[in-house]
This record gives sequence, C-alpha cells and structure tokens, in this order.
Amino acid sequence: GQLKTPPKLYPHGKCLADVLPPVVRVGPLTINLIKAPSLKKVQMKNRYVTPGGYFSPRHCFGRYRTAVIIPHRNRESHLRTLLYYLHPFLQRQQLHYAIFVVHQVLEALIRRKEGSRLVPGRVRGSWEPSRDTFRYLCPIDLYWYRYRRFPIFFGYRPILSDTDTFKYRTVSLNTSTAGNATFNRAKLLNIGVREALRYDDWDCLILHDVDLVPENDHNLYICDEYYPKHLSSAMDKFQYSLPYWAYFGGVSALTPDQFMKMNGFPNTYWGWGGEDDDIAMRIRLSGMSMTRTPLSIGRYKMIPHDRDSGNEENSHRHNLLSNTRKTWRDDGMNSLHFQLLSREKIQLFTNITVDIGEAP
Ligand code: UDH
Ligand code: NGS
Repeated sequence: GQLKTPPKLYPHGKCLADVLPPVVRVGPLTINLIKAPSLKKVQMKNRYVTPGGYFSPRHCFGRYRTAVIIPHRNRESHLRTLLYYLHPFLQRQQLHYAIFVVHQVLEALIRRKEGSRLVPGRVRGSWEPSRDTFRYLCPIDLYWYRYRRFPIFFGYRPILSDTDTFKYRTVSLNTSTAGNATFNRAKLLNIGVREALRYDDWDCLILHDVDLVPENDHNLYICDEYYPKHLSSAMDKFQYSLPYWAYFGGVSALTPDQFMKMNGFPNTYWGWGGEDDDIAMRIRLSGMSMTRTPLSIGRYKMIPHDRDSGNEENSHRHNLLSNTRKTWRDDGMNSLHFQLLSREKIQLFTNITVDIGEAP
C-alpha cells in the first residue's frame, strides 16, 4: 500500500493524542509453552479486560475495532495459553477488541448430562465504552502508517436486545459433551462471525486457531482495506516460512465486507484439511486477492499437539475442492444452519456454544 499521511485530527492545533506517547510495543516476544497458565492468572494480568473478553483503550479512542474469533473443542489448555499472550498483545496495539470462542458440542449429550436443570438465561452487561468523558483518538505510531477512518463517536449500533435469551446457562469448556462428532473449523468460524457482528460494528474479524501464539507484536491485528490478509505467514512448524504459496490456514484477517463478499467460509468440510484452501480459492473466485504479513513479522509458535479424535483427515476434501468454483455461492453464510446453545460473557472471552450437527 501507499504511505498516506493521516489527516490532521483536530484543526485547532495540537491535541493530547499528539503528545501522548504510543504504548510501547517491543517487537519479538518470548513465548514459553511449557505449562499453560490458569485462567485466574490470566485474569490477574489483564485487569482492564471486562466480561466477554472485551477491552477498549482507557485514555483514548481505539482507532480499530477488532473481533478475534477462535474455533474450539477440547483444547482448554491451549486456550489458556493463547489468552495469556493474546490479551496483552492486543492491548499494546491499542485496539478496541473482544475475543469470541466458538465451542462445538452436541446438544444431545448436554441434555443427558444436565437433564432438566437447564434454565433460560439472559445476556447482560454493556459493551459500550463510557462516553461520559471525552477521549482523544489513540496516537498513531510508525507501524500504524495506514490511516483508515475515524471511529464512530456517537450512534453505536444497538447491542444485543434484552429479549435475546440463551438456552442454557453454563456449559463447561473442558467438555465431555463434545462427543466424537467430527470437527468443522470453517463452519464454526462462520458462526463466530455471525455472532460477533451482533455485538459491535467490527472493522476487522481475526480468525484464529487456538494453538498459534504470535511471536512479534508488530503483527497488527487490523485488516487490509482491500483484501483478506493472511497473518500467520511464518509458523515455527513450517520453519518460519510458508508450506506452499496459496496457504491461508492458521490466522487470517478479513473485514466483514470482504467476508460477506466471498459468502463466508464453506460449511461442508468435516474433519481435517482442505477448508483453508477452499477459503483461499473463494477469495480469488469472488474477485479479490490475498495480502500477507511479511515473514519477519507474521511469526507464530504452534503449541505442540497430536491429532484430535474427531478431527480425522477428511477423505472428501480433494473432491470438494475441485467443486468450489460451482459451490461457493450456495455454501457459506447464506446456507448456515446451527443450534445456538449458549452465549456467555465470561471474564476473558465470550463463549458461544453451538451444536452444528454431524457430518452427513
Ligand atoms: N480444533 C479444536 N479442536 C479439535 C480440532 C481442532 O479446537 O478437536 C481447532 C483449534 O482451534 C485448532 C484448529 O481447529 O487450532 C485447527 O486444527 P488443528 O490444530 O488440529 O490443525 P493442524 O493442521 O494440526 O494445526 C493437524 C494435526 C497434526 C498432527 C501432527 C502430529 N504430530
Ligand atoms: C494442506 C491441506 C491444508 C493444511 C495444510 C497444512 O495439504 O488444509 O496442508 O497442514 N490441504 C489439503 O489437504 C487439501 S498442516 O501441516 O498444518 O497439518 O492446512
């Protein structure tokens, strides 16, 4: 992109934002994956994160609104490690952000476990940053060269209505309710986007595997104005390089517009493999191309793990991929069906529990 000079923020001379130093980001980070921290410890270290995993810079208006969406099942320790590193990382970037975990379970198994104790609950709590005090825009620093737009000061979108209830109060994350139903990463991401957009007018959706920890905090979790962006360009398991040129797995960033233009992601990839290649193909088919974080910055450590049961290699993936050209318009956000079991704002993230059914 071209270097653009940001327009003057306030015509009447200097504002506080010009003299406040930006929060210090350090570049390369030290990541220790030996032991997952407890949620309590993560909470203690992130005192300004409010329920739902929401944060807004305290002394200025965040320039960007970012929703991080994590597909999840039975990876609680990975989740704790990721939250431990991700919250401070996002705060140093002065983003207005929230973290959504989309959690795959089978409703039939919950019923068996919790029986008739299931009670309807209500979504409570406000996500609005306080508007009592006037705050300046967060200062721009060198890495924030691309000016996008002013945040909206007034007229925030109405957030979830009062009548919006969820069915079941609590579903444990470390769940035996996952069963052995096949995992479906792309469908969970579609659901995450749909749900996240109910909460705020996000500038950017970050689709984030639970086992990837960013290693450089200049890797900004903001979107490219024009094209979907691949953030995890250099993963340790691929020797900090790309496994192949069109690789789009791991962590990516799309604006809601870009996401809708490609009809979201496919719902039909059950099990491991191929869905990220389908997504890369959709980007092209919908007339966009892909941008990437430079290899020196898009560095990630993967938390080592074995293949999950219920996420076996999808034997149909090559067949599905050969048909993407024909199917992408009909398979995606416009054909998304699932059962929302709960929507909970817990301390470090919003937990969205869904039953997405089983592979046909
Ligand atoms: N995921 C879950 N639970 C599952 C399966 C997948 O939460 O049961 C999510 C999680 O966010 C994960 C993402 O889906 O980061 C991608 O799945 P993955 O990490 O299994 O995929 P990856 O290609 O690994 O990274 C495949 C298994 C490699 C086994 C190598 C053995 N040495
Ligand atoms: C490709 C898969 C992708 C996968 C990538 C990396 O072969 O889904 O390998 O895999 N595509 C197909 O199978 C068609 S990894 O080394 O992370 O296990 O993301």
